[in-house]
Amino acid sequence: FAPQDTQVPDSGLVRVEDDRTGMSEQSLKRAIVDNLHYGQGKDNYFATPYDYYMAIARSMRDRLIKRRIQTARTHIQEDSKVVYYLSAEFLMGRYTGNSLINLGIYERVRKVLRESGLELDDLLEKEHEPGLGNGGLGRLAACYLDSLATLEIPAVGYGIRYEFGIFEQEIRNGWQAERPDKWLSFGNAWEVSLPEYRTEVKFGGHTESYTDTKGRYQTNWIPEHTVFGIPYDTPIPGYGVNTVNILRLWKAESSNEFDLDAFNAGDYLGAVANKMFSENISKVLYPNDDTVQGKELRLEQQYFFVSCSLQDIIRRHIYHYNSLDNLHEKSAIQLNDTHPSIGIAELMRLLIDVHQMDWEQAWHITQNCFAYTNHTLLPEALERWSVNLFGRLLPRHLEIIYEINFRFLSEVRKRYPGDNERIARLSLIEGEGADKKVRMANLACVGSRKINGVAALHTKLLQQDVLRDFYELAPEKFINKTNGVTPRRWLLLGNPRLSNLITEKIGEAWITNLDELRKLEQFADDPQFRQTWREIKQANKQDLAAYIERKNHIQVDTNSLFDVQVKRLHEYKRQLLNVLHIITLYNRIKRNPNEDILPRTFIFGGKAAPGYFIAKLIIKLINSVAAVVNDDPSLEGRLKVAFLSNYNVSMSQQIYAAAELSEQISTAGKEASGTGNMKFALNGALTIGTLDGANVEIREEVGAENFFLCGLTTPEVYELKAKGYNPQEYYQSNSELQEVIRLIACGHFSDGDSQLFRPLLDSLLYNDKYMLFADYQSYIDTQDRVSQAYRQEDNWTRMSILNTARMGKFSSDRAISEYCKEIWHVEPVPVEFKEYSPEDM
Ligand code: T68
Repeated sequence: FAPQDTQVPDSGLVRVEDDRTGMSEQSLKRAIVDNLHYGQGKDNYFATPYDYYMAIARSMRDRLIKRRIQTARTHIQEDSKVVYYLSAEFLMGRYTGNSLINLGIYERVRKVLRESGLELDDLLEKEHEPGLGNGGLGRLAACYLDSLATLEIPAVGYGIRYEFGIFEQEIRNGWQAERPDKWLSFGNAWEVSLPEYRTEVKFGGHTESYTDTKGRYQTNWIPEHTVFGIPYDTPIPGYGVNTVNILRLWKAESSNEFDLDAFNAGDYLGAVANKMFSENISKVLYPNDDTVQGKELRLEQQYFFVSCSLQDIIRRHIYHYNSLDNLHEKSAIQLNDTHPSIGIAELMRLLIDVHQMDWEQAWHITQNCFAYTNHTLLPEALERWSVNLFGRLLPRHLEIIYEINFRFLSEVRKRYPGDNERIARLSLIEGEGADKKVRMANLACVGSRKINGVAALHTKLLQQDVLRDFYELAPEKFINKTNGVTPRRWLLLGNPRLSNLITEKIGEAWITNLDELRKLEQFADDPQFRQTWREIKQANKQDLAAYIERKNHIQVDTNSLFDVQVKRLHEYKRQLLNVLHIITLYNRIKRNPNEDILPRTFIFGGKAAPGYFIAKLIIKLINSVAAVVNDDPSLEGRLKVAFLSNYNVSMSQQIYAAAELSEQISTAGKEASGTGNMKFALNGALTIGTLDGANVEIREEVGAENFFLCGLTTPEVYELKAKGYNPQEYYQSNSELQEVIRLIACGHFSDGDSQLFRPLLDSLLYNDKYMLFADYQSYIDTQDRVSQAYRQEDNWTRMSILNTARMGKFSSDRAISEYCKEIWHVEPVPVEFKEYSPEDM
């Protein structure tokens, strides 16, 4: 990267730009060289692509830091109300491409690098993606941070700086194997640590009560351990605005490195025990999505980051207002699922025990700060902690929760005298005796001003089912907020070809107002436009095919239909139903080699929780079917199956751009919303799906004629369950289905081993919570319709265009605007950008 001096047209006056903020080509070039040299300690002789990546990342971070400082100043000057988004997971994806996009200099930097023979896109792939989340919930938090900044809302994302993010998935002999994700091992160009804001968190021990000199009843918590939280900030730029918010993640560190007494007594290991306890807390992300186990370390993680965050909020608030009386007027704290809901008890503790507030005022403030988003209807995903464990780890919080419960249930009793069953269901404590549990969803409901589901159907089911008693008690608290995804990452960054075409046709307003995409409808019947639309999909398919060949060593036919299911592996998401379809097609060809079957490439991706045996067995089945299908010469050019290992955010960007058919086939009533479904449709894939989660609303928006509907509805699922689902009823009368099951059972895909997939078959045949057989025929019929539709190329393209054109509703900007107006009551605060002047320094 030889710095070449570009000729500056002689304007008579040359302004020297600060290399850390300037946006001209010259400034950017100098910044990258400077960061390469002084940040990485390399010159163009020694530098590797990774060094260049780091230099680009640092150059972007410098530009954002300047804007961050001005944003923070503005928020203070304007006494702004701030949104605090508390989430145990933030699945951010790579930062650098996104920051180039949001700063509006992607093309400029690409050009500058090209002049020196470097390819920006290749360098950006050197960034190790921060995988600090499992799936939809963590990714939603990331989309929401992007929209908050773009809408100029003062906001902070608070979470955990896991040393190990979601594991890296490898496929060995068809099975999933997990490897640790050492994402920090080569440094992180994006974060800034702020040890001066370290925060102390207590664990364990006991409480003591006394009456103070003013006659006030006080409680003192004497902890067993204390731990420090060190904040690490990453700037979050809005698109096309100067607002830069932050994501603040906490790292746990020991508060006393060595216990000197123990050390001097010769107990070396005892002396470092505290250090080990502390550092374990932010060590690793729990890799389960949609199931929870009552693991002590997980509660420690939750309390750790929530306590750090609330103390941080309080510190900033007091610094500014010198009082906590108006905390709820200046802060809106969002709980991303129940994971941070211990915050309700912690804020009470901080207000009462530390800041000497009385209970009534503290409770008023707490209830008016918090709001709670629920992400699941699955009972196994509702967090409940054993009272024993809870009391050992957080003795003071258990007392506070009992007090909240006592006061809450007294109110309930007044309203429903004698209705003991209802009272038992509403109680924050479940059960009796030794296995009593704290119900975190109940705590979240009682302590929050608003409770929201993440799609219309999901919110309705919360009200009728999972949270029914709370709904009856306080219907005004419930509100729907259908999820959304950011068009910046999921179209502008991920699909540059399509973005360019769209901008060419309708201008660039869609980037921040996704409803503008409607203007594409007028081109849906334009043959030239359709042709270009197809060519773009084709080019994206070729890129993905090249990736699949490089990484997974499978050659796929880019003229076949790309039929894609990428998401976490879970029985309720029914990847297995997709497999039954593949085997059905396989059998049809074997039965009749001349059968005219639409060529398809089935693409799968997704991780299984390491302890979830059935999900791992489904991965093994997919790979086993792939091995048979892909090796069979008679299927060449007809069927291919590719399981892409280590599915993550970066990979997904490429996949959505290339997908043609999006599989959204969960059992109705099980998928709270889904957000992948939105990303596919935004990129012009058509959906085959059940009436579940946000599919319902996607279908409403794009039109029933542009959506492939299959399967039972939620009421039908409930009804079937009530009358007793019997898989045999479907099995005995369906010969194609029988053939599929028998082929798996006889070991056709497992080298003759008839036992390997037995657990899957037993579940399908005898007790399947997810009712695959009930939806089998409907799914197969719908897939046949898909095949016919795909052959009508022009009409397929038309449907594809209309899908993209009608996705405006599913922008996270729409979702966040609704949260702002209806839940948080916050307004945009525009930030002015000023160049440095000597007076600033
Ligand atoms: C997902 N939930 C929902 N959970 O399944 C999905 N859970 O329908 C929805 O679109 C998405 O949230 C966003 O609202 C999750 O992703 C988890 O990842 C999770 C993690 C830990 C514990 C429980």
